[in-house]
Amino acid sequence: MTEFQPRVFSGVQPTGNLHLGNYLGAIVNFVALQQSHDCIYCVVDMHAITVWQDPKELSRQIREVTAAFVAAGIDPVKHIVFNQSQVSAHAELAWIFNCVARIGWMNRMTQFKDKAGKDKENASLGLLAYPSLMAADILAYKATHVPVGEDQKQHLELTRDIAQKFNNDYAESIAEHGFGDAFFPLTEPLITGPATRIMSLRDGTKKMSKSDPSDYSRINLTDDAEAIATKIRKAKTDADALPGETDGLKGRPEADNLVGIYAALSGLSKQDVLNQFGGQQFSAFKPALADLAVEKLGPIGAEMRRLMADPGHIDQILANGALRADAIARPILDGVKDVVGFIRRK
Ligand code: AQP
Repeated sequence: MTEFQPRVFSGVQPTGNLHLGNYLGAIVNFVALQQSHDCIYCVVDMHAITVWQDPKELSRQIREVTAAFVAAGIDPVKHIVFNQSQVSAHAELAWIFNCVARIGWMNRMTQFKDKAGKDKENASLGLLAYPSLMAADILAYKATHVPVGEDQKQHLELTRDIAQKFNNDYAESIAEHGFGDAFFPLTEPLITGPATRIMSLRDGTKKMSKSDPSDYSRINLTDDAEAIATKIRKAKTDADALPGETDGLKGRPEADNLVGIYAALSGLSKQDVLNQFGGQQFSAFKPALADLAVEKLGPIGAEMRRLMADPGHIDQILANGALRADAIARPILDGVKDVVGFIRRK
């Protein structure tokens, strides 16, 4: 069996306000994995334009996600932070994967169905092919582990399908070129951490999302203390007191979500939180949650604002990261081209 060196890759789209869901579902894990793995964290700007983005806003948002990474504790010197469009291997490998993946696979993706809505014919071709580019992002580095939130599980499964089909379709050539019995690893999703699915503050059955038109549905990493407190105060809840046991959260999505957020931010289990707040009304719980959120997110927001004041420094971080990412991806892409039978400049 071909052995693959452990390597972590993940990305975040610069499509709007980074929120608590992105933070607890993804970024907290990105930070933790730095202790045990070589990590590559990417601002996936090419994914962002699968849906129209205002060019000036896009540049600002690329810098903002970068600032969030660094402010949250990602070390761009020991690890790699860059934006996707600066490393052409992503686009090149995505094309090859477009020819490996099947249209039927893409049509089944729930994210495509959700984002394309009823007017599928009018969605961009890029939106349909999104998972193929995502597979390229990961496999351009032969990454073995990908930390993501629950919503990305289906795309990660597709990445494994693409890797498997490439390994099978080109098995003979892979062996002939000395790559053993598999060119790509079957990447493992890491859907762990304090909260893999944070829900909207306005509707406990919908995930917290950057593209939700209501800003009250999410807590942004750049929100100040007042905005955080207001959003939590206005968060939808039911009329009952908090239960004493986690079983009592069943069928109460909004209560479950707020207790989950408290647990994730404090490093406690939901049961610990209920031991403390069980029997109390939301009017008592919400201010405690707001204080905790301000305490945890306030310093990150402040550091993001400080970093954003110097865009040149952020661009330098991205340029350095891109050079180092390219140095890893380039030989892997060369190997792919040899396996496929392309002739390349040597
Ligand atoms: N609500 C969430 N709970 C937990 N994790 C989440 N993630 C996103 N929303 C939640 C995780 O954050 C990482 C980066 O997400 P992304 O920006 O690349 O993709 P996304 O899923 O499209 O994010 P949004 O916020 O929902 O944006 P829109 O509204 O544009 O679709 C991923 O690991 C994701 O799982």
